[in-house]
Amino acid sequence: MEKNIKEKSLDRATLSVLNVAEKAGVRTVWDRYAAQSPQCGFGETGLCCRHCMQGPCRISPFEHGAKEGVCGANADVMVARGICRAVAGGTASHGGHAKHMAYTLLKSARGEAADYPIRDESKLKAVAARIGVKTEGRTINEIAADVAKIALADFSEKESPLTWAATTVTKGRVETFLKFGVVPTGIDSSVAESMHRTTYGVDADPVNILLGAIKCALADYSACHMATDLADILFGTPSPVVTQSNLGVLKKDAVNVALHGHNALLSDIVAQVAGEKELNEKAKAAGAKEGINVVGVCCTGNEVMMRHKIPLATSSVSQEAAIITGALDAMVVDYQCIMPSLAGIAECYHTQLITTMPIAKIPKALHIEFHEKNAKESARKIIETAIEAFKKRDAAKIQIPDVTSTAYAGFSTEAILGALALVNKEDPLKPLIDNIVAGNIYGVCLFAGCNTVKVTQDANYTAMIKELAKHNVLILATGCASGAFARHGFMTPEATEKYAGEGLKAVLTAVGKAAGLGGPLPLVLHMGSCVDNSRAADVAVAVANKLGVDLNMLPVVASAPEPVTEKAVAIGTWAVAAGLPTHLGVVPPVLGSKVVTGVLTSAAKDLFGGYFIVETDPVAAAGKLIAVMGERRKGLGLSA
Ligand code: BF8
Ligand code: SF4
Repeated sequence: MEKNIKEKSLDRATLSVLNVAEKAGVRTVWDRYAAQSPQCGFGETGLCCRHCMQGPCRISPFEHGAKEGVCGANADVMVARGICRAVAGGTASHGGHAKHMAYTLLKSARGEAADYPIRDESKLKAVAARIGVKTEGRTINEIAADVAKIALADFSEKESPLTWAATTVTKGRVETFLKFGVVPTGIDSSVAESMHRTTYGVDADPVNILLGAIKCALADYSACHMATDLADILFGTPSPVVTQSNLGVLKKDAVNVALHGHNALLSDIVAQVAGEKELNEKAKAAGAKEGINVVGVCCTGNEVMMRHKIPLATSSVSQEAAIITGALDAMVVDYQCIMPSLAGIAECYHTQLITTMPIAKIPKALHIEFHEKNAKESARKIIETAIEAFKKRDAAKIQIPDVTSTAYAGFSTEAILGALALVNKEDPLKPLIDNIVAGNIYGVCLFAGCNTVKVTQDANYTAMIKELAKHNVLILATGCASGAFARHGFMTPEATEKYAGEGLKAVLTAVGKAAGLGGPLPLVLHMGSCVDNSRAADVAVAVANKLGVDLNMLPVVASAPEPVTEKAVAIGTWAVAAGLPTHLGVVPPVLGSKVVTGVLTSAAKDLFGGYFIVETDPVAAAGKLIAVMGERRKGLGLSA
């Protein structure tokens, strides 16, 4: 069914580009969604299986029709296997990202990657100390080599729990994970195990399959945490910056280069090189008065926003819009969340789509392969290609929406603790905990995940945040959730003034003033990309440890109001295992199984404390999360 244009997005800039696309006959993700509708009811409920060549098999959700696949797999098995494989897909993605980082760190330590010096020695030492690497009397490169080797050892099967899991969660969580046999002992091996147990004729116990999915999700958590740690070591731990977001950050008089994807190994280097005088002179000589303008898209956008103040052009479901402005000269991608459609859309414009990774090529894109050995050289080639593309611009097609919002970003765990230390130097967590106890902060909600074509873009985010802020809930955000909040001006002190309840406003103002902002902190603390959900976990773990309780007792919740990817499934699953009630604003493909639905939304609570709350109405969802935080507060003996 075709959506009317207003149902597609809440964002003015995206809507204006969609109008342009419609007139120009350029098909976008929304048109392709309409062409796919109605989508298959078997798939939507998780009731189809193609795991072997006797299939595809489908199970009828109604009284009549097949109740088993050819092999005898029933609805519960099919649905559980589907979820487990989705978690494995997400874990493989975050694992690939983290492993790429670990290899680069090792090469850096060995002097084989000159473009990747270690920029944050104190983070390196902190990580080393946490994972048991000796630092005293050793060179930075010796320490880095050991950290990298321990990281790489986390990928294959070990006899002990994953280092990045065991050293970053509460003791109570480790005990819970051991009790239910879900401690991961290898990131890649967990993915392999999930694929094995869900292949033809292996695990036929739906609950056991789901425990396998949780084990794999905890490997995903470890990979996310590792990717964050190693990115900080190589590129610096983010600290607060003020920048801009939305499509208006593209400049008519500059060579516009969008960085899209996930791994900072590509984007950080391109961001560095784009500032070089010689390249900017070349851009100016080509007619771009303002030189080179680098902008971000999706999680890579978050990475360079946090570390380089680079503006975020767009994210997720509206990525195609950046090209349709007619002003984007190159879109440079690495891997994950890059729509294959970009190549076709780029063909309608002068934009050069550039792929960079051996595992992520797109026909018709230019492939400039990116390696540690010559990263800067490749980055320069990429910028030069963008300058060449700029010369081919069609002035008649340029329509940049004049829409931007200010966004404060860069709230790493270290930055948050640093800001709190300005209030209480000896005990930085104390102001946070005191305010939770006093009820000025009712609870904490981490927003994560994507935008989906199934929901009006940003509608769930914006409705939920208003409700939660009013109830004094501290908001953290990562991934495309950050993009949504940035676009709508929620990452500003003004949003705090406008939307925060009195208690929350007072806390954010006190910390903001102590930090020299002269006003409150922004309403949403932007913690980074999707792998940086680990940063939010770190804050929760620190609070739990300080209070002497486990994570499943804290008034901390998570929400993915508009989720899309397998990575989001993996993250949501580890959030549940970590003890967090986790909201989904889109119904996942599980309704075909009562057993699976029951485990995920209810039984998980008895085992882990966390569970999924599926609610498609954003205001009702916020209400449910507030109620859950109230329950948790009561459990801690606090006012609800
Ligand atoms: O890892 S939020 S659409 S960009 S999956 Fe993708 Fe979803 Fe965005 Fe980042 Ni995360
Ligand atoms: Fe059908 Fe079983 Fe094969 Fe799946 S594994 S396709 S249910 S026969």
